[in-house]
Amino acid sequence: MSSRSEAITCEFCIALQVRVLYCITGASSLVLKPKTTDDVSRIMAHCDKRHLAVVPQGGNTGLVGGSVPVFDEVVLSTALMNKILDLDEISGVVTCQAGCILETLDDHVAERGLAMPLDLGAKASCHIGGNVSTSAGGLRLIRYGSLHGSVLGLEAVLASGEVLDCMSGMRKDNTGYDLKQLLIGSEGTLGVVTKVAILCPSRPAAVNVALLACNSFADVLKTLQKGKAMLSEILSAFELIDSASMMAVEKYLHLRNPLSSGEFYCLIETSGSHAGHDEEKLTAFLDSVMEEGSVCDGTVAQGITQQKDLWALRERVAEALLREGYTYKYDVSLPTRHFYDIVVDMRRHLAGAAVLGCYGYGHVGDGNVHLNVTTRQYDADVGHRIEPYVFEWVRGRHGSISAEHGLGFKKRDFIHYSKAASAVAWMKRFKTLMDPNGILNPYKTLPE
Ligand code: 2HG
Ligand code: ZN
Repeated sequence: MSSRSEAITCEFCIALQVRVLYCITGASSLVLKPKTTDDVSRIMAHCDKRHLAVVPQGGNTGLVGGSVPVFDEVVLSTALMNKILDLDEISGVVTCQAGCILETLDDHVAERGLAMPLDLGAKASCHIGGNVSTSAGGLRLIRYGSLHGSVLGLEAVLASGEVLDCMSGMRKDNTGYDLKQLLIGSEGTLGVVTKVAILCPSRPAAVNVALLACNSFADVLKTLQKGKAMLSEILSAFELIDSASMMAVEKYLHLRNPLSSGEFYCLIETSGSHAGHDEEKLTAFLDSVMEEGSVCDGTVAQGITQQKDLWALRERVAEALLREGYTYKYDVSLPTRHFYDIVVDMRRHLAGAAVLGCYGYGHVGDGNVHLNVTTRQYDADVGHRIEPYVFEWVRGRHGSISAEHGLGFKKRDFIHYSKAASAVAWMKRFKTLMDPNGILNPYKTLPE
C-alpha cells in the first residue's frame, strides 16, 4: 500500500473531481479496529513512518464524504473503542471512548437523569468521536449550543502517534490555549479523537411537541420570534418543513401529516422540569400566534407515540428525498430572514432544468437550512447550474456554505466562499505543523 498524500498531479486532480461529482465511494484494502488509545498511537506512529495515509472512521454517517477513503487509505475505525469510562452525576459529565454510539450514551446517561446535549437522525449509528470531529449540530442546538461548548475534555492521537491529552471535566479552565477547540470540527485532519468528556444537561421531565402550519415564510419568522420570546428557556427545538418536503414524506414514506393545509410547517419542542408550567407557557404562545394569524393550523402531540410521529415528519425528510432519485445536498447557514429565499431563488434559477424538486427544511431556529435538489439520476448539467451559484449566493449574504455537515471531501474546494484567504492559509499552517507528512485524512476539509 502506498500513500497518496504527496503533491497531487493534474491527472490525479481530474480523477478526484470525477469522484466528487459522481459519488462518494470508498476504496481501501485495510481496516484497522484499535481498542485503546495506545493501539491508535502505535498505528499512527507506524503509518507516519511509512507515509501511509489514514482515514479515521466512526459510524460513517457523514454527508460530505469526510470518513470515506478516497483511494487507498488505511481505514482506522473506532468501532471497538466503545467504553463508557465515567459518569459524574453531580457535574453531569460523561467520559467515554470515541467509538461510543450517541444513542447508547444517551440511554446510559438517562439512567442518571441526564441527556446528551446533541441529538440527530443518525443517533443509532453515529459515534461520539465522529460527532466531535465534525462538530455535529443536530436538532437541539438552539437549546444546548454546539459541541464547542459541551465538550469539556478531549484526547486525540496526532499523526506522529503522540497523544495530545486535553482531558478535563471542568466547565471553567482558562489555562493557556484551548487546543481541543482545534480538534473539534477538524474532521480527523489534525488528529484522531480517542476520548471525550461531555457536559450533559438534566433530562427534561416534561416534553411537548407541536406542529404548526403557516401560510408564508414571513409568518414562520413571526412565529419563531414569538416562540423565542414566550417559550424562552423551555424551547428545545424549532424546525421547519416546507410543503414540498412534507409532501415527500407523505408520498415516499407514507407518513401522515395531521394538518390539512399550510405552505410551511414548524415543529416546535419544549422541554422543562415542570409539566404544568410548560403547558401554561405553550398554551399562551399557541393562543397568541393563532390569534394574530401567523399560524393557520396546529396540533400538539398527546403522548410519546404522537411526539415521535411528529418528529418523524421532520427527521425523515432526507430519507424520503433519497427515494425520489439523486439528491444534491446543501447545508447552509444564512441570516434567518433569508433562510428560505435560497430555496425560492434556486427554484427560479433551475427553471427548465431536469429537476424533480427543490426542497427546503431544517433548523430554522439556528438559521441552518437544508436545501436539497432532486433529479431522476445524477446529472452533471444540473450540478454545474447549482454550483458554484449556490455558494456565491450564500457568500453574498455572509452565510456559511456548511453549517453543520463539515466540508469533508465534497465541499473542501469551496471553503473560500466562507473563510478569508488568510484564515485558510493559517489552517494550512496548522495542518502542516500537526501532520507534516499529510497522512491524516488527506483530500478532506482543506483545498489543495
Ligand atoms: C437533518 O437535519 C440532517 O435532517 C440531514 O442534517 C440533512 O440530509 C440532509 O440534507
Ligand atoms: Zn441538519
